[in-house]
Order: sequence, then C-alpha cells, then structure tokens
Amino acid sequence: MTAPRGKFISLEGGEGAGKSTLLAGLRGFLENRGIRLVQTREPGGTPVGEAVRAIVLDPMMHGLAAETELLLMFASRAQLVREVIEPALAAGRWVLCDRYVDASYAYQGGGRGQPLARIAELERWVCAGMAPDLTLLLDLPVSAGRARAAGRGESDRIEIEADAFFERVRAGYRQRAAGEPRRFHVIDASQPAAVVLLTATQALATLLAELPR
Ligand code: Z5A
Repeated sequence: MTAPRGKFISLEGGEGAGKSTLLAGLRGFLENRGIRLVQTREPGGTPVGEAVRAIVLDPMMHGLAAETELLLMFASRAQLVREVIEPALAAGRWVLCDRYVDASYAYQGGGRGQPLARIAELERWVCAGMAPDLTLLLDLPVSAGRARAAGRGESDRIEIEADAFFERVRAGYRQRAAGEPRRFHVIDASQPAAVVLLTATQALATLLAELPR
C-alpha cells in the first residue's frame, strides 16, 4: 500500500519575524504526532541551492542585477522542488519549508519591482503546480523585525536594504495573503513565541484532520 501524499507547509515573513523559531516548535509538534517530515529552506536546501544562497546573500555581490537575483531564486527552487519537495511528498513525508515562492513575489516583486506577471510565468514553469497546502505568514512591523535581527553580526546583501524596501516586501506579502485567503494564514508575529506557535498549530487543524486514523 502506498503512503498518502504528505502535506507541504511554507513559512514566510520579513527579516526577524520568527520563522526559524516557529519552525523548531512546529517540527516538534508534528513529530510528536508521528508525522515524518523534511525541513528545508529557500534559497538553499540542496547542494546546488546552498551554493546559490551563498551568492545571493554575499554582500560583496553588490552588482547583482534584479533579474539575475530573481532567476537565481528560481534556480534554487527548481532544484529543491525536484530533489527534495516532490520526492518527500510522494513518499508521504510532510515538508516544512522556510520560505518558498511567495518570497519571490514579496522580495523580487514588491521589494525590487520585478513584474509580478513575469514571476507568475517562472512559477508556472519551475514549480509546475507544486504549491503549499498551507502558508503561515508571520506579519510584523519592519522596525520590530529589524530590531530582533540586529546584533546577529554582519548583515547579508539583502538585509542591508533600507526600511522602505522591507515595507514594500511586507506589503507584497500581505497582497499575496489577501489574494489567496484559503492557503494563507496570517499570524501576528509581535505576540510571544509561545502564542505564535499555538496559533500556528491551530492553523494546522484542517491538515491534521485529513490524516488516516
Ligand atoms: N529571499 C528572496 O529575496 N527571494 C526568495 O524567493 C527567497 C528568499 C526564497 C533568506 O534569508 C533571504 O533570502 C531573505 C529573503 C531572501 N532575506 N532577507 N532579509 P532567511 O530566510 O534565511 O533569513 P531571514 O529572513 O533574514 O530570517 P531571519 O532574520 O533569520 O529571521 P527569522 O528566522 O524569521 O527569525 P528568528 O531567527 O526565528 O528570530 C529572530 C530573533 O527574534 C531571534 O533572536 C529570536 O529569538 C527572536 N524571536 C523570534 N520569535 C520571537 C517572538 N515571537 N517574540 C520575540 N522575539 C522573538
């Protein structure tokens, strides 16, 4: 008997919104329920993707064109979908992904002003229908996220952008959430981490109800 297909959950949000913190909590919550899962991230998650990540986050790469940045995000994604996400879901594993395609709409679309129609074209080609079952968007004022992230040492190539860039990113995420209210669950990330985790686990109820008993 083949295992039922796994569920695909992505986490999104601006800098310092608490994705890594929430991922650790969610992972424990799901594993305690006997769910086998794969945790991964974008850009990255495969040897090719991690090499792409090193390029796009390297502060020395200041000449990177917005178009190049967009294509590199999708190059990493193409590899992740084929090497990790699709095989895991087919084997019945759940996938928890720290950012996915919505980040390209928010950062390269909202932040860098790349045409959304072009991003949608790339999504159709690269993701080929591989969409999350649930996307948890951690929404936080830009200043609060940046304050949390401060003190982690040197900023990467994207973190050095001005507040206005991150305001556009936040607006881009909210626009995505408004456009797909069934897939997105927006969480007020200014709440304590324990409340954020509880809210996220409640958002999983529908997916958990589909598990065989
Ligand atoms: N990017 C892109 O441009 N296009 C794309 O298509 C994709 C990505 C896929 C990847 O960075 C970069 O790539 C990202 C977007 C771009 N650039 N930026 N900026 P990333 O995702 O690896 O890293 P990040 O966005 O910079 O995440 P982060 O700063 O590491 O934040 P986080 O994981 O969301 O937060 P955290 O590490 O869990 O928490 C930050 C701090 O806050 C930490 O000290 C926590 O203890 C604390 N924290 C967490 N939750 C709370 C609560 N609830 N209350 C108080 N304090 C908290």
